Amino acid sequence: MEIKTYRLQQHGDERGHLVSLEEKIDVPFEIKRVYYMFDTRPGVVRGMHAHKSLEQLLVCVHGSVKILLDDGEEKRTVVLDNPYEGLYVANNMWREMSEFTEGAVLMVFASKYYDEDDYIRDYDEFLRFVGKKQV
Ligand code: T46
Repeated sequence: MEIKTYRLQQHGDERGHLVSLEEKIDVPFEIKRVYYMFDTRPGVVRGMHAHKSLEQLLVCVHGSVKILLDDGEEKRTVVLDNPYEGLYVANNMWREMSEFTEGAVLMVFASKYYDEDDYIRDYDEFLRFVGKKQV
């Protein structure tokens, strides 16, 4: 499975750092929605679902978080621990986010508006959806 990470351009100077993201330039799709999660309790695992068509870019703007990606055949984990690295998460990919450090903020840029019908929350259904399991 190919893991795509983007090194986001930093505009740093003596005052500090700034990262700017522009759709189809720094993010490989049109951005329809941005959301972020914070105050995640210790030991919590979020996600545990896939999306039928949504594409996303995940950036841990503070702290660190472990991301598990699973295409139904192979699982890979990536640790996001800096605000200038973006992890691209394609559709048809089971994802789990865990090991949020205290104060971690995970920001997500999404290619579509929120739509619960785009979620696959059952792992067996996900395997059938990606053709890795017989009906
Ligand atoms: C994903 C991973 C990385 C909304 O009302 N609008 C939104 O845009 C989102 C993302 C969520 N919600 C509501 C739905 C739930 O009642 O917020 C609540 C928490 O959402 P959820 O349990 O889906 O959150 P996570 O952290 O498990 O998953 C989220 C995204 O939902 C998902 O698309 O890929 O982050």
